[in-house]
Amino acid sequence: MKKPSFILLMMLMVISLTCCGLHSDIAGSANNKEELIKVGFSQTGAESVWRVANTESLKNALSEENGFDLIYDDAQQEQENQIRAIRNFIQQDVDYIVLAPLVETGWDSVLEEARQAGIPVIIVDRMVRVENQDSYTAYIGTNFLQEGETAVSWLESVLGKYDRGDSTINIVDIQGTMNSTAQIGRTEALTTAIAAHPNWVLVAQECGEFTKPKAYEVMNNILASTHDIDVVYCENDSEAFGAIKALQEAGLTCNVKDGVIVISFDASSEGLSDCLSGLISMDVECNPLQGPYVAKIIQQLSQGKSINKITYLNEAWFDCFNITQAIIDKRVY
Ligand code: GYE
Repeated sequence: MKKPSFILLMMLMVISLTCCGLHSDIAGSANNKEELIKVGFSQTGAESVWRVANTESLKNALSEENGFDLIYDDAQQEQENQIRAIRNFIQQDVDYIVLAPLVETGWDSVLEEARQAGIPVIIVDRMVRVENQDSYTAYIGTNFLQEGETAVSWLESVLGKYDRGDSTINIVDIQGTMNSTAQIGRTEALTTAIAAHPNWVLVAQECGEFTKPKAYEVMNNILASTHDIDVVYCENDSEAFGAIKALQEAGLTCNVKDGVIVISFDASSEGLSDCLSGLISMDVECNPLQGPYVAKIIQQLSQGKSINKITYLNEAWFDCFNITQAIIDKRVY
């Protein structure tokens, strides 16, 4: 009689200890979840290779293991969706909002709402044009005008190299999403360079929406009216892929020496592979790996440290002369 009751007692003790252990684990994880920094991230969409890499970089950096509770929203290229997402984040009382704005304007009221709710907003990639500069806390991204200037000064020097410095150069500009900082800066650099070179002629300028299918469509339309094209300035790699497809189907060759000179931006591994084969003559790097910078800024703000309001990432450029397979192999996007 005595022995079985002792065993029973031991079993009860083991069961209750296990339950206590489990209970405290659950309670522990709930506590930890509350300790995480809650971040709402509104992304423009998934229009390009660049964008997909950018989203992945932010998701990886703002992971639970790194101390974040991330709410991600894909706006599918609609500013209205981004505004709605920001209002949701405010309602959910997030600690920080990260915004990759589709276009520059139209953010004043919603960012003011976030500011009044005491939620710092970090802008990534493209910039916002707002009246109150305090309506965002920090910006991490790219100097798009400088990227464009790099491209046009490369064009000037390569034309000189092939003794075409004084020849008529017919240029097509396939623009990115209109009113986005990436489009504004890259277009502006080209417009300024064309104004400074009387022999550079803008034969067509249309929006390719930063996507391959739209650029393909736009390039085909342009080719229906002229084949007399020396340069196609694509405002990102996805557009370059679409434009090259259309040019090739029209029987034109793409190369720096005696074909159409294709200039692009992003320098994704796919873009650089086209650079190596000569289809893209020059590709300006645009760094999508912004996640670690965002995570660092949030951590600094959470610790009450001062931060740099504006951070521009350093970027390189590649052309069909300096690109190597080893560079492409090292690309993570
Ligand atoms: O070049 C393009 C993307 O804003 C830097 O947007 C970004 C641009 C990038 O979709 O591929």
